[in-house]
Amino acid sequence: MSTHLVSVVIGLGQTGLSVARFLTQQGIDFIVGEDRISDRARQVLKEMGYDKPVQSIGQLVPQSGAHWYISPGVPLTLPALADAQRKGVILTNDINLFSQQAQAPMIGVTGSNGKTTVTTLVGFLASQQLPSVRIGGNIGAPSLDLLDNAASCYVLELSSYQLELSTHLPLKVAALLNLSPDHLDRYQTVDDYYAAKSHIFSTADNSVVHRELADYAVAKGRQKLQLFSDKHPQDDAEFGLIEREGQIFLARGQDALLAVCNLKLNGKSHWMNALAALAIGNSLGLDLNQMLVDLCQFSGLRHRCQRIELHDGRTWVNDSKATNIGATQSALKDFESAGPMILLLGGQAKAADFSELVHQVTQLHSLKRVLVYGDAGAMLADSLAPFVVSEVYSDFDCMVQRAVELADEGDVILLSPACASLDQFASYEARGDRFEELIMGRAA
Ligand code: UMA
Repeated sequence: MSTHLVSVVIGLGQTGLSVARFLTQQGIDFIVGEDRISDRARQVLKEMGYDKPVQSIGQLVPQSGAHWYISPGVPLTLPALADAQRKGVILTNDINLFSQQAQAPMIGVTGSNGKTTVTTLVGFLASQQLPSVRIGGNIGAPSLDLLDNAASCYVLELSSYQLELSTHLPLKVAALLNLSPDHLDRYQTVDDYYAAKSHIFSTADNSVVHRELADYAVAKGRQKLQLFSDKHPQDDAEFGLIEREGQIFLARGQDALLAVCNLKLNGKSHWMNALAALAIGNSLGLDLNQMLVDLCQFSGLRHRCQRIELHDGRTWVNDSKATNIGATQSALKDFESAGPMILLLGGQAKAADFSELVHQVTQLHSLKRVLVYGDAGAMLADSLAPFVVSEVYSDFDCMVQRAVELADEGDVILLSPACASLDQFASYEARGDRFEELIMGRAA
């Protein structure tokens, strides 16, 4: 590979370390810009033989023609990055570097919700038919750590942060699942966020997109589309849902492929994930009948509309991964008919407007109680106040303990917070784990 005048790794989390590792393996000299280096990152750098000082991003001296590999969590609006770009620095990222190296077809999956489930499901379906399928990106391993000459394909979850700089990915299949407001602490407008997501289509061979979002792909010049939706398919190529003799089926065109009662995945949002995965697999050339057999074995991911079996006559749902209102709205649709609902919201707001969520909550006939917690608790309670009285807790544990007290047989207790976890937890996984410990009475 060609060496750049200067390679600079910006941010030393998982992504930055994967870039540093790759450049070291290739014998390419680099420097690092990082504002708050962790002890672990310092140690890993040392083990790579890196012995230069680590500078803060603002201290770096931009050189025209240099390549700066920006970590997804570092906003491009940082003055030092805007200044570097003005001075001729090429701002790029690990995904672009990966796409130049990867020999096997790449599948990219983006969307506001469900992308981890779909990426994992596509990876699972593909690995039943192809050897050495590698899965990563915004989930699991950063893309550069996946590089493998034996790989038959790469299935990547791609976030808007990654797609801001990955504007021309040579994807075999690009998929956009859905769009709803998120990350408004980073983007000035929802349209900026949607524009970043739509980069996924720019240079893709095949596009898979929800029917309502087809214009995003068409606007990027993509005409060969594989559509899916929750409606009756409009033509033979489209995936959707059809009802026959009182049963709902996953369908392609007029063909009823599989009754949803055969799936371990519950609820309409999961059926959409299954349809998207089938459409992606189909674009990739996987055998449809085999995918249908394998789909029935997939039981979903933890912390995503995950039912926790306590065998106590109540439906406990851990949807801690719902860190934006779109995810919570879809969980509400999935569980609104499952019984009287105790809804648990809150955490760290991402500057989202809660009005649409509030509207949906007020329309729920099954709503029994709303409990809110954390930094966003007061804001949520205020937004709900004209319509629904909520109980406000500063602490997550107190809120969950109250839900345990309130839960009667037949109730649905839904943790689907619509907010990030970071005010009280290291991650949404840690929040979901704590929820499970508390409801199982195992909390210390
Ligand atoms: N940093 C600075 N200055 C800044 C901002 C950050 O120096 O102004 C440094 C931090 O001190 C830190 C590093 O940059 O050391 C962090 O970089 P990062 O936030 O990109 O963290 P990574 O560990 O590289 O994780 C990233 C993704 N994180 C984000 O997009 C915020 C991970 O997605 C991803 O799994 C990982 O790369 C591997 O690809 C996480 C995520 O929350 C799961 N993603 C968002 C989401 O899914 O909603 C988009």
